[in-house]
Amino acid sequence: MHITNEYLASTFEAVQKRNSNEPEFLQAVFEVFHSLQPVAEKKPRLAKEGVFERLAEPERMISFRVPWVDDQGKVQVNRGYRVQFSSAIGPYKGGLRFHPSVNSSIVKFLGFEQIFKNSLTGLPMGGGKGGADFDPRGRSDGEVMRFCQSFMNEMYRHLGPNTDVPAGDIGVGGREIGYLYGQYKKLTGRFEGAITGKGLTYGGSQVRTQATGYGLCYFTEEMLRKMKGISMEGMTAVVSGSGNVALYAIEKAQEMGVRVIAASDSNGYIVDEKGIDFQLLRRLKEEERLRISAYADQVPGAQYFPGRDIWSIKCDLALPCATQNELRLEDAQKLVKNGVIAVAEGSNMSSTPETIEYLQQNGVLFAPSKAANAGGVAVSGLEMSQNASHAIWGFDKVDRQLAKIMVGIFHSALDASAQYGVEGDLVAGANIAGFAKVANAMLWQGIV
Ligand code: NDP
Ligand code: 2IT
Repeated sequence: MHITNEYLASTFEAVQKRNSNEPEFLQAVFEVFHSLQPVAEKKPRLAKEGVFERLAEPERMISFRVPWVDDQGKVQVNRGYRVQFSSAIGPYKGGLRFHPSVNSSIVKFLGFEQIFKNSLTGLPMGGGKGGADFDPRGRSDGEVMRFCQSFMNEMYRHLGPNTDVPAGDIGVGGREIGYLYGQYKKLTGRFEGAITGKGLTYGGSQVRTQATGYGLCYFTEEMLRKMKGISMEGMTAVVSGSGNVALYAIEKAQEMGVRVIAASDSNGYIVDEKGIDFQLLRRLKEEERLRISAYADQVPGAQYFPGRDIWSIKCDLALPCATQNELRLEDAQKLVKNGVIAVAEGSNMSSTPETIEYLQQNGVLFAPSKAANAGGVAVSGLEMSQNASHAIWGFDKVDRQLAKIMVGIFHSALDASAQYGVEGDLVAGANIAGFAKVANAMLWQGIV
């Protein structure tokens, strides 16, 4: 794949030079610039006003020391980040990731993609992301609390309901959000919607926990219906990961008549041909915080395999829901050989560029993460609305809005792909549709 548009090619070269040690960030920018070529050609004003150059450079990026004391009394130091990428259409919005692999490249790729994802939801949210190279795995609740408090001791000054609103991501779930919010409130003295994903008793929204996984299924169903005239019902699916996104994708897919036969963690995967027992898996992962192998120990007939060969399992539907670049070319080749119908990304940038190209060339429906996993941040946006108006909405109301937003995102992406001569390419369509609103806002607001 090459960028042939001269202007975008030279702009990408400059981005490469400036960020030469950030491969994930460059991968994300390349994909977007590649998709935007027909837009740049049709609208020369975008280049003239430096829209692409400006978008590829964060408005602000902070990195900070996070010191804390472990249970042995030893002082630990981690590095925290927040990238405030774009505020063109609303306050910075995006999750926090706590994982040992977090670095500036990871945070920037996520923050960059968040700009377009948030725009696709139709809600007024800019793009941001943050996190730390802290590993909550194996840490006690007390250690996690002290880490979160120290993280917030720096972060709070950069946040606010109209400034920057973080939420969860890998390694940041209900427990971490609770500690982060408690410290935010302590430091500012304000009870306000400066974080989303909060607990239901203190300002959280119904459906936020389920939103990304449910939204992924709503998107996938609409894609199958409109592009192939079929439904998910009766299909077999493989889901990678077993965290927040994977769990609720499994639950909703099963509700929609799909048999989900495999799930994983970073050590291995389980196969349960009868269909995964969602309630059991949820309890093992969310409440007991065990490894996924515990599922096979408890379910007769289920098997555990170490390693990452989950994509060699025959399925109609593949839902990667763990981490970036988890779906590689060799995985895609196995999926295609086994007759996969659709791949929908729950994790951010699940697939390498070669994977996407291969799947699309082989007639597999491909739903890119920016569009397909936008349900989480969409319900975060609804949480912000509820907080701002001191309202509490019911489960069904939020769920209906989520479904409507996901169907809307699918159609925005499909329509944009048709309008720019790449009909059915949802990668290009999502990038173009997400970009349109942000670029328009930037043009109106001048060079800032
Ligand atoms: P969780 O921390 O709840 O779960 C992550 C899962 O992915 C775990 O099963 C974990 O296994 C696995 N995983 C994480 N890192 C790796 C790795 N490097 N290699 C292999 N497996 C890995 O995170 P979420 O479910 O929230 O997030 C999953 C993905 O979805 C991420 O890409 C995230 O950015 C994206 N996402 C999340 C949203 C949200 O609202 N939470 C919204 C939109 C996207 P292990 O326990 O072994 O580490
Ligand atoms: O990647 C994502 O969209 C998220 N982790 C959710 C962000 C949010 O602000 O809810």
